[in-house]
Amino acid sequence: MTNLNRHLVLAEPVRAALEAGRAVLALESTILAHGMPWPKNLETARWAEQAARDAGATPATIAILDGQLRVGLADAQLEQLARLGPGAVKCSRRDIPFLLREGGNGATTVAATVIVAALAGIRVLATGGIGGVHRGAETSMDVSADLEELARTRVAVVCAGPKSILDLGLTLEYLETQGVPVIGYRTDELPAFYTRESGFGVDYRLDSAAEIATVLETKWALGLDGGVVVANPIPGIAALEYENMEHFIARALVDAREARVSGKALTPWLLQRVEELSGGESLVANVELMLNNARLGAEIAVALAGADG
Ligand code: PSU
Ligand code: MN
Repeated sequence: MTNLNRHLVLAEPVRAALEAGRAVLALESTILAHGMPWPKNLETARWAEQAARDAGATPATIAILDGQLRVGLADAQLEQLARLGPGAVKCSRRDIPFLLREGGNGATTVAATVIVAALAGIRVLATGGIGGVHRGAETSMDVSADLEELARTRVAVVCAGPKSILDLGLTLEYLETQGVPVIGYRTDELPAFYTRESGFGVDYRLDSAAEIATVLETKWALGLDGGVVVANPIPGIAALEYENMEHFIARALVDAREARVSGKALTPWLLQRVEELSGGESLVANVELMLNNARLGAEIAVALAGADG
């Protein structure tokens, strides 16, 4: 047994799909444990997996359970993680070997999920929102490891855009420096998670999963490492009002500063505060955009698998 095999456990449907060259979609688990309350988190995770299947891809929710990197969770494991909630360690690149050593349970961030997906040979990941450059990063230096991983590892990340708890302008600058393109799916404007608008443009607009797959094939065939951000706007009917959300976010940022929250606790803390302030309205939007991203991610995975065949 190789060292990698000792740590990496592929669920049977995922193993079979990868071996046959069929589409597999990775799904992130920090959104499950830290991003949504029980039992909505479990319900959403199940729906997201079903949305991937309906679009022709095998879902692989990624997490660390009992000190092993799990690629694809059985329903009981999905439930275990959902019930753990914030009791599961929020695990990024930095944390992986320590969780394996301790035999612990971890919910993987986008960064950690990208790493594990790539180890398993999965090239597309769907999530809600990615981490980015935080507001005030010029003094706090708080830049999400998600951005570094996007620069480094060959996985396309489908999201509804970065939440405007972040500095969207600095996030785009950082991605540009790192050579990570931001693709707008059927949009010229960067979506900001809860809203379809942000006031910022995307680098490239593409209108089909097939076109996105072609760009990925070309990028990787040229040896250009790293991923892309596919920014998929929240469906119009589920979108929240921009001014309201900006107001809640501004308030949450002030509260976080007063509470002196920093490091990896900051993002979950802000997300929860915004949820409280919006009176749960944001949770409904969060579920809808997650399913929308799972659908598009699966379509891209299917197109990529087809391009190989
Ligand atoms: N942004 C969201 N929802 C989330 C996250 C970010 O709108 O659930 C989670 C993701 O797992 C992301 C992580 O990878 O937070 C980023 O955390 P940090 O900013 O500490 O890198
Ligand atoms: Mn951070």
